[in-house]
Amino acid sequence: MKFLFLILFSLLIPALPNSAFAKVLTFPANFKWCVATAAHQIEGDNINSDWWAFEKNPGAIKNNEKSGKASDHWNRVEEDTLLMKDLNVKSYRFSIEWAKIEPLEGQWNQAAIEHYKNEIKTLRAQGIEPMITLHHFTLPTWVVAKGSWEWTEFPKAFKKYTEKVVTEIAPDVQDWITFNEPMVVIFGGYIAGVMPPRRNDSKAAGRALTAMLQAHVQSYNLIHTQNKKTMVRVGFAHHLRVFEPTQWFNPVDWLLASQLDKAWNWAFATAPETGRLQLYVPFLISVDQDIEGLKGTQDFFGVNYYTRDHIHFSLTKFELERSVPAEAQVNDLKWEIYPEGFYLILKEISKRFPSKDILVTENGIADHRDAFRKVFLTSHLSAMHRAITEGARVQAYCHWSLLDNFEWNEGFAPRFGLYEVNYTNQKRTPRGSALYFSEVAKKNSLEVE
Ligand code: IFM
Repeated sequence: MKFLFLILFSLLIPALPNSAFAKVLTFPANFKWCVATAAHQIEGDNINSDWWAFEKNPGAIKNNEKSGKASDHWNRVEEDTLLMKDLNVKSYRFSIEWAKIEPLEGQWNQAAIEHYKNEIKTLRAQGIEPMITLHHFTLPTWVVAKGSWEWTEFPKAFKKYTEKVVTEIAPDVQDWITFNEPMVVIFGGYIAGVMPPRRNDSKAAGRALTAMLQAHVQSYNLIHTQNKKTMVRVGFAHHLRVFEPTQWFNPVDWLLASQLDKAWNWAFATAPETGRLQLYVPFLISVDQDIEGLKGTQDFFGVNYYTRDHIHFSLTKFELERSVPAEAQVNDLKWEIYPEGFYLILKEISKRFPSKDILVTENGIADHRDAFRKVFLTSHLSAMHRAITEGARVQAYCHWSLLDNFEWNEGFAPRFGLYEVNYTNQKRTPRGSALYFSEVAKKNSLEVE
C-alpha cells in the first residue's frame, strides 16, 4: 500500500504547478524598493561638464559615441516618473548635475535649480521619495580648469554646491550620497587614465582621494545642519567587487586577490569610520593620512554590487591579469554574473560595520535581450534576502537602472534598463523583467523554486 502511494505521488509530481513547491521570501516591512540613475547618463546636453569635453577625444568612448541627448530625461521627467510608479518603487536614486546648476563659478542657473525642484515635486506627487547623489562621475569644466580634485579649494567649492542643493532644491530629503563609487572615479581618472582628468599619476590619485574625503566632510556637516527636520542620512555609494585567485593553488594569486580586496573594497570605505585614509598597493599607491572631521561621517553603507574578478599574476608578461572563467555566465559586457558574491559582500559589510544600515545603491545587468535579467533579479534578491535573514541590516535595494542610458566609456550599447529606450525616437518600452520587478516591489516578496 505504502509503495502504491509512493508511485502515485511520483506520477503526480510533474503534473503539479511549479508554484506548489515555491518558497516565498518576504522582505522586512518598510523595505525600500528603488531604481537608480545618474544625471549625465540620462538627462542629455550636459554641455558644461568634463565628460562632455572628454567624449570629444577620439577613442575615449566606444565607437566615438557622445552622450548627446542621452535618454532625454531632462524633457521627460513626468513620463519617467510614471514609469517608476508602474514599477511600484517608493524611492528613486538620482544625481543632481553640478555643471548644470553652477555652469560657471559662482553663477547659478536658476532654471536648472527650478527643474530639479520640480522633479522632486513630481516624484513626491506619485509617492516616490528621492535619494540624492551629489557627485556621480562628472564635474563642471570650470572646476577642471582650476585643477579638478587637486584644486586646493575643491572641498570649499563642493560645500557651496551642496549648500545650494540642500537649501534650494532638496531641503527635506532624507538620504544623501555625496560621492558615487569613489574608487572608480579616482582609479579611472588618475591611474588607468580612462576617465577625466585622464591622468596616470598615482601620487595625484592619493591627493584626489584625500580631497574627496575632505569635501565629503564639508558636505556631510552642511547637510546635517541645514536639514534638521528629517532623519537625514549621508553616505557614499561604494563599488565593491569580489576578488578571487584565478589559481587556487597559487599563493601569489591569493596574495594579490586579498590585497585588491583590501585596497579597492575597504580602504576608502573604512576611512569615515576611523578618520584616517590608509591605502596601500605595492609599487602603485601609498596613502596614510588623518582627515580632519572625517570620523563618524558615514551614516549608512551604500553599496553598488555587480561582479567578481579572478586575479592572476602572469610571470611571462610580468603583470596582473583580471579574468572571467570560460564556463562562467556573463552579461553583455562580459562581467561574470555571480549572485553568491552579493551575499558575501553584504555579509562582509555587516561583519565590518555591525551597527550600520546598508543601502544597496546599485545592482543590475547589461542585457540587451532581457534574457537573463529576471533570473539575475531572482538570484541576487534571494542572496540579499539570505544576508538579511542572517542579520545584514539592508534597508533598500536600488536597481540599476530605470532606463537604458549612456554607459560612460562603453557608450550606448550596454542596456541596463528595466525600460528599453529607442534612441531614435526616445520611446520607452518596459522589458519583461520590469513587470517581474514591479511584482516583487508590490508584494515586498519573492517566489523562488
Ligand atoms: O552605469 C554605471 C554607473 O554609473 C555606476 N555604477 C556602475 C554602473 C554600470 O556600469
